[in-house]
Amino acid sequence: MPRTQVAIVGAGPAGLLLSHLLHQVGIRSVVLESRSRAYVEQRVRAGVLEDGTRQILLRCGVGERMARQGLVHEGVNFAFEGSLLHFDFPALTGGHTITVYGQQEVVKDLIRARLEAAGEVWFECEAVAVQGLEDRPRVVYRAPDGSQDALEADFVAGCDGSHGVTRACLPASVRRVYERTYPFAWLGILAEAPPASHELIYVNHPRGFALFSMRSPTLSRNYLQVRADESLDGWPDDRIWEELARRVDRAASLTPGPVREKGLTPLRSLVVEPMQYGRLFLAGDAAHVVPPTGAKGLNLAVCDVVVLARALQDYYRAGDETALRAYTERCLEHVWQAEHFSWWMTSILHRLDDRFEEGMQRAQLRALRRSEAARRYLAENYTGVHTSVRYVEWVPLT
Ligand code: RFL
Ligand code: PHB
Repeated sequence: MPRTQVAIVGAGPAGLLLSHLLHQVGIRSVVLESRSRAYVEQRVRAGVLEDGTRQILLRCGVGERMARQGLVHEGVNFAFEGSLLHFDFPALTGGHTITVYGQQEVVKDLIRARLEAAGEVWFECEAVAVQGLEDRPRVVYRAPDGSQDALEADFVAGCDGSHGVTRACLPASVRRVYERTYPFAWLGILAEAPPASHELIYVNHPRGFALFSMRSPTLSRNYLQVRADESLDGWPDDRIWEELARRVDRAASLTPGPVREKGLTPLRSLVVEPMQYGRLFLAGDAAHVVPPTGAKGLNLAVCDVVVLARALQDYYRAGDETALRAYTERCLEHVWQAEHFSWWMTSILHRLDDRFEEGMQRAQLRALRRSEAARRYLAENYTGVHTSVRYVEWVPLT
């Protein structure tokens, strides 16, 4: 049976970055990924990197292309009640910014770095079970030819996202799941069209939320709040552009263009506790899900794996298990902070159809306009002052 030190399930940002960080301190790992390399490199998802995430990627040597091609933004805008509110991040946070760089580009950079270092990423190998969690863990997986095999390891990292198998491997007797679903979804498009504005615009409009983002000066990434049970069939491209134009209103002028990608994302919040059991450790979306409004998911995955890589390093260097035992407690600090921020951003920006909640929402939005302290709270959370920025020094410089 093949054997490694750390078996990592999932080649998303969490699994790949963990494998890279472990490699840098001499720890061997194998990443098992159910999809093909082409599929994971093309899957369009997140786009906003916190300042700490950017610095972490640079420090560990996978940020070179991001530094060249990523778009550094010094703020975002909210549009509500007919006018625009600008958040000046460097002024509000003592110099922090965000970087717009597609998640699939981060994934491409990480895969290249792993393969160039002769790292093992086994594509089209789907984990079906994790066994022996307490002493001799192994991941049972389906190989590309359909046969079933197993990979033995000292530890298993469950980095298989929100629909993976590892979360369910925590025994029911210890697993606690905290969850909230929202009665709406996001319809997202990637289009060959100039972005609506040079910075992101989050719109609270009577017809519903909209977000205007981008990937490059010629590629827009825009989202619309739609009903949770909506189907893409009812949304031909023309209708999407018309609705985006209605919601952006006078906050920016839109130039429609060919839609290259279109998808629906239901919104939900979820935390599983503990994030570890025996020799299994969960990281990223496998352990927690946030609605995308706060742009936190990818950044949280980065925080988790930085903590996990450090704890594994202590173990292999000195046999010290203290940090491994404290993994859940350490991570839950940044996880719940980001859960709150994502829930709060979601609740102040979407159409809620509840008079009382709309009153709350108006009060919060007006407080942001009036109070620099309120804007600072948003800016600190958005740029990652309380999450990734705190972990930058944990990553060894390369
Ligand atoms: P991923 O990226 O889902 O990767 C998990 C990987 O595991 C594989 N897998 C398996 N492999 C082997 N065996 C199995 N049984 C497996 N089951 C699954 C999957 O194929 C996949 O390759 O999880 P990870 O690494 O934890 O990363 C999390 C992020 O992907 C996620 O949090 C973000 O995309 C969330 N998110 C955003 N995050 C941000 O930080 N900033 C943003 O601006 C942002 N915008 C977004 C988002 C997510 C969105 N969607 C589509 C959910 C916008 C959207 C619309
Ligand atoms: C994106 O560009 O895809 C994006 C930006 C901000 C968010 C979510 C997604 O809050």
